[in-house]
Amino acid sequence: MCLAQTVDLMSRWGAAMMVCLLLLAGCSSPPPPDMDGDGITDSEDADLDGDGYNNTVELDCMSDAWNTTSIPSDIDGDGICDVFDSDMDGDGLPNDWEEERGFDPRDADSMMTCHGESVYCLRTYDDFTFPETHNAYSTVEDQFLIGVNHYTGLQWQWDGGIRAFMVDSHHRSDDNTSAEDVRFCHGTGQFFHPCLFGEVDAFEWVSLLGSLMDNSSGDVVTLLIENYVPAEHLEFLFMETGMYNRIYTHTLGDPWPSLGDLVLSGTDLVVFWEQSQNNDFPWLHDFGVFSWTTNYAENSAEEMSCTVHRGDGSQPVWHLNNWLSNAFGLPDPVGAVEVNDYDNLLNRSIECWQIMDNRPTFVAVDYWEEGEITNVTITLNKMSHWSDPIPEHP
Ligand SMILES: [Ca+2]
Ligand SMILES: [Ca+2]
Ligand SMILES: [Ca+2]
Ligand SMILES: [Ca+2]
Repeated sequence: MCLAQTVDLMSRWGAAMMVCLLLLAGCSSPPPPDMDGDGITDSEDADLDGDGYNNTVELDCMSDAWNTTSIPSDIDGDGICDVFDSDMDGDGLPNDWEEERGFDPRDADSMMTCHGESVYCLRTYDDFTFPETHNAYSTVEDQFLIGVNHYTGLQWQWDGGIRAFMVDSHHRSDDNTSAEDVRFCHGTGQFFHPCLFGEVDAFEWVSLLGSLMDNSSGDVVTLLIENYVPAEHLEFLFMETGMYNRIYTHTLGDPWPSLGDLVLSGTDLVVFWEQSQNNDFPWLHDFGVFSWTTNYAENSAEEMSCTVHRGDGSQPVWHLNNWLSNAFGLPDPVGAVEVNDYDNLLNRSIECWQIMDNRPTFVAVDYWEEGEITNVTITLNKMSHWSDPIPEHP
């Protein structure tokens, strides 16, 4: 071997050694960690495990930022994880509200509705608007001859969405004045007995109301009684018809309960009467103490106003009376077409809500079949304040 060959061999060996050293150097210094292999090193990766959720979101929502199979729990899929979601299951009822009332806040099937919507169960009684029929029993269907207020009776009214009813309780004649003789009649004058021109058996009427309530779910019903019989006879009426135990008794000055709590307590019937409070019958709320009403039976729409006519104007519960009488002082079916019209009635309701700074609890009409009383209240109930945008016509 010549010298030149020896030098060449040594330089090749040296190069090979260099390559080996370089390789070894590379093997002993591992690449920076990148858990999800997305090319962003873990120290820089906002989503370490690559499951699509930011590390801080996972930390806040109590899932594991280092585990792709652990992601924030969001039962209702609204993008708000359960930890931060006041209504985890998205059924409209807050978690606490559900827990306090025995519902499962993690199960959207475990819920209740009031007047068709779960969120209405959260509304207090005075923060809801009920469609109401004036002299609800005085109808063509019930064969009233004079002073007729509606074409159709209770079943139709209920099916149409009416949930508050004004009734007049009388004995069926001057000679029949026992508790069994309670009827709904409409006085037309002092010379004739009010039941002469038509009567409805109060027991049958209230029984039907009870069965309608039994067959629906989550509705609160109100009666306003213009009463001409002893309170004991009204008590007998409600006892006999199985309705007595579901009557709610309110303490003056207390906040009104929510619709949900009224339903859950089994007290889904609220009764007012147009008489002074009687301590022996605290469930017969004096409508003038516990509520107030506007004027009524004006001769034209122009005469209607929003102000207090009867009762305590400081009370949150009130009746927006919305019926006209004709030149003979009788209910006016022609006028009802105008004042029950959807736009007219909605505008009047919102205007009175604004003027009185208080939502009408009841909107009461004659000839409920004319116009759209129940659609008006559906729209009003979608609003939380008179200044809210007006929702679409139902
Ligand atoms: Ca994760
Ligand atoms: Ca959620
Ligand atoms: Ca819920
Ligand atoms: Ca639930």
